[in-house]
Amino acid sequence: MRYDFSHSISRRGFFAAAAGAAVSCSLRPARASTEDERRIKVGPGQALLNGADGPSTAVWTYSGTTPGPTLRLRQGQPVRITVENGLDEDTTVHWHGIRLPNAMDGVPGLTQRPIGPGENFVYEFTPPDAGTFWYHSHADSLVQIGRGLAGPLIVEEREPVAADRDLLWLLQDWRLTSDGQIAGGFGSMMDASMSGRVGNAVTINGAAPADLSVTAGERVRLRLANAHGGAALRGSPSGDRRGRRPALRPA
Ligand SMILES: [Cu+2]
Repeated sequence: MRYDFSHSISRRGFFAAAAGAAVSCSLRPARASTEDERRIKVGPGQALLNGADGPSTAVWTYSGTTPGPTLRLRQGQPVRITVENGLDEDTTVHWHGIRLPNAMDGVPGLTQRPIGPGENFVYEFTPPDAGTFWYHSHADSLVQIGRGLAGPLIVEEREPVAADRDLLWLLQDWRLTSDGQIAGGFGSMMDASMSGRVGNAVTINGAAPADLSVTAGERVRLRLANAHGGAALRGSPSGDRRGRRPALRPA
C-alpha cells in the first residue's frame, strides 16, 4: 500500500499500524547494571514499505531494520553504544534531542571523525532527561536518513509513568518509484527551495498504517517521533472536523 500526503489515512488504519509497530519494536527493558552495552550495525537491507504484498524496498538499516531497534535507556544511567559501519561510505549517529558531551554528538568533521566503512565508533553518554527521542545518521543526512537510517530512542523516567500501554510511532516519509524503490535525486534544488524532500509514502514504524484497537478507558501513552527529512506532519488520531480520517497530513 502506498500513502500519498494528499490522501488521508483512515482512522482505523492509522491506529492499527501503530499497534503492530509497537509490538514489533518491543519494549526492551534497560539493564540494571551501570554497564549498559549496546551494539548497532549500519548496513543495507530490505523493507516492506509497500505493504506485505508490495515489492520489498532496498533500504539502509540499523541492525537490519528501518527504523532501527528501539533503544530504551534509563535516565541517569551511562550507556555505551558501539556503532559498526557496514556501508560502503562514511556514517555517524546523532542522538536527536539528547543532551550529551559534544564529542558524542555525531557530527562528522566537527565533533568526530566519520566512521569509515568497516570501522566502529563507541558512543558513551548518560541521558540526563527522560522522554522520547530518536537517533539518525548525521553523515550525508539527506541521503542516509532518506534511505532509512533512523530509529527510536526512549529514555525511561526514574519513576515510571503509569500507563496500560506504551506505544511508539516513528513516522517516516519515503519517496518511492513506481516499482517501489527509493527514488534518487536527493538534494535537488527544487526540493531545497520548497519544503524539502517530501515523499509519497508514509510509514509508522516501518510499515504501512493498519488497524489498532484501543479499549474504552484504557490509558495509552503515545510516543511520537517524526523522522521525516522534509515536511512536517499534522497528526490527528481522532480524525478531522467531520469526525473522519486525516491522521497524517503535511502541516
Ligand atoms: Cu536530528
